[in-house]
Amino acid sequence: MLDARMTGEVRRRAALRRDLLPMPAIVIADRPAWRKCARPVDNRCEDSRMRGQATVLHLDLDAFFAAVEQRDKPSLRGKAVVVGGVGPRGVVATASYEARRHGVRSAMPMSEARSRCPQAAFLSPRFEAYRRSSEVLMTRLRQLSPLVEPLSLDEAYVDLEHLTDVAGGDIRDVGRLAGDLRADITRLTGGLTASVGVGTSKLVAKIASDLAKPDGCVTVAPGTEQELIRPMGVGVIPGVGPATAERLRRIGVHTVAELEAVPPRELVQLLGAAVGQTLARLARADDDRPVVPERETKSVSVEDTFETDLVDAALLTAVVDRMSARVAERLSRERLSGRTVTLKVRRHDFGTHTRSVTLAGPTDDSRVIARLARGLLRDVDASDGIRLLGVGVSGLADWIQDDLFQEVEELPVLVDDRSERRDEQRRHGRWWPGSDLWHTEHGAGWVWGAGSGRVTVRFETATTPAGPVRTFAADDPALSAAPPAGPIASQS
Ligand code: DCP
Ligand code: MG
Repeated sequence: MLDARMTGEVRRRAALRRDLLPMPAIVIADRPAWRKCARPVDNRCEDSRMRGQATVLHLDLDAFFAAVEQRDKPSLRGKAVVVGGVGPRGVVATASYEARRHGVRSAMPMSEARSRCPQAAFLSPRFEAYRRSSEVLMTRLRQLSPLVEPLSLDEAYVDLEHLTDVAGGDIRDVGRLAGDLRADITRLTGGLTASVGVGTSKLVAKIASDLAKPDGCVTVAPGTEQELIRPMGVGVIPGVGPATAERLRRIGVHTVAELEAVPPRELVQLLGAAVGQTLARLARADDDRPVVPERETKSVSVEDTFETDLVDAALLTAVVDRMSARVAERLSRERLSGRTVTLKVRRHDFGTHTRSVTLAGPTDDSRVIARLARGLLRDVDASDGIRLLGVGVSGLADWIQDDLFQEVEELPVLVDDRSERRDEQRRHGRWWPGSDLWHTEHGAGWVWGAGSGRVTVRFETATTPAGPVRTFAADDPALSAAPPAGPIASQS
């Protein structure tokens, strides 16, 4: 878990920040009005159905996992926090902005993060807490518009087209709406901050929210999109990760402006028809991809009931591999890819369980699906026999959301939905740094450090001041693992 190479997304962000130049094209909610059908820069494709108004909103929470940790652990507020795999081969999932100042980044090996920022708190992830905050976020976004397309736990597109105050075309209304939204999210999640970008397309809204980070809002006025993206590196274009960027670099293309200057037919020759044409359009900020709240096909899965219950691990693994290949085949036939891989298991006694893992980016690669499904299978006790197995992929996305030429074998796992991890912690007396626990006398706290048969606990929660630290024997019967106790205001 959490040990892998950088995702296209992380790299895209890094490229965006690296290539940041002064950008006069950005209007921050202060332009009085805009043209209803702005299309001033006309080297876009003729059949484009671009919007004339800035009605696509992209929202992304700031330093999400680390911000949740700082919310729930008052002693860490304002401090360097690194969340990730704490084992020897672990990588950083995210770091608080305080830790980023020391050069700690997502997908960096934990060992490197420790040497760059030894004073940071190094915590293992608490997915349940992140999921809860994500639910609050998505519910609030759906109050704004029925068209919400989540991209990950902390990120979504929202289509504002139907809103009358925005449809009038006054950019100040968009700015007001985004401001109210951000304030509400901070209140409802108990203190998380969000960055928002608004523009005429998904491409521009996402670039804008990156420019707004942290805790800001950037609205790009219609007609200024190309001016905005031309000086940026090609990595800002969705689908351009290192592999695609390398192909472009070989023909001397580094910036979006240089990509725009390449005749589309040459791009098609270089990259193939689908990718070449797509990049030619996106380089012109020509993006009419709709906000898709729920894809028609929500998941692709395959399952089989066996005539006799299976107990043999090698046989079960072979079945999972075959099912993964069938799922991958169906995904690619329908030009879909997905981020969540689920394993369904029915035991001899008809007890049915599903487990899932969620990747940082979508995949349709049978090797990736099989690797994850096998990992989930390893946690299944098959000794009494398995009646049914199923493999599925959900969280489906269109194919453009990651590096078009990336080798996807090692995409990092974002959410590992194995609820028994907590029970396992209790059973084995192993404590992960950062996890929640309960002491019969001192109440709620979290694991500050563990090892050599001892566990050090800080007794504090989101609603208390920074609390005291105490050390116990790791198997002290007064201690038990607890669910996260994060503060979430009720939705109003
Ligand atoms: N994540 C992960 N592994 C990665 C990238 C991200 O586990 N390689 C997790 C941790 C992040 C969360 O996903 O907190 C959201 O990812 P973002 O890319 O939005 O990163 P952050 O929210 O942490 O920071 P930012 O403020 O840049 O959005
Ligand atoms: Mg984020």
